[in-house]
Amino acid sequence: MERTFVMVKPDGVQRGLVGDVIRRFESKGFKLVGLKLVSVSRELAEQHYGVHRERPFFGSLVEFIISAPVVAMVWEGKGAIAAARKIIGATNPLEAEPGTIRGDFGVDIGRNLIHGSDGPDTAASEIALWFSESELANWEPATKAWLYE
Ligand code: IDP
Ligand code: MG
Repeated sequence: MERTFVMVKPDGVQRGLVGDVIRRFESKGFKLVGLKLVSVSRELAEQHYGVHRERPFFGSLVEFIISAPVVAMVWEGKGAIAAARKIIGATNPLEAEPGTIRGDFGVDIGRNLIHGSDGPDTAASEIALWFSESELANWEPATKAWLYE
């Protein structure tokens, strides 16, 4: 089983799309293990996007992420990291396939609604950055035997 970090960005929260996002991950069969609404500090935003520090859009990205609350989540399941990236879609919503979250709900790369970890190392570090161990629930879904052979 893998865990991945997913965040509904301020545009997704402001546009009332939190429920749609959660619906898609639940319907796929992933297990929610962490969930919270966060008013992000500048330090946390800069840490989360630290890899992009030298990019021209870094400043506006940080301003955007701290401009309204985000919904931070951890989802668990078989292949969850790559599957979440597929559910989310390409970075530029105009290039994201219909059926993906960005493909269905967005038009601008600077308002692409949602973040998902891009690999096992970033998933681990992002989960640790956003959640304490006590905020993550270890629970057994009653549906498990109907999702996994
Ligand atoms: P990802 O979110 O699909 O992993 P990254 O390349 O890691 O995409 O970029 C992180 C975030 O930075 C994007 O989701 C988007 O919000 C923002 N971003 C990336 N490229 C651009 C750009 O060219 N202009 C404005 N914002 C960008
Ligand atoms: Mg990324």
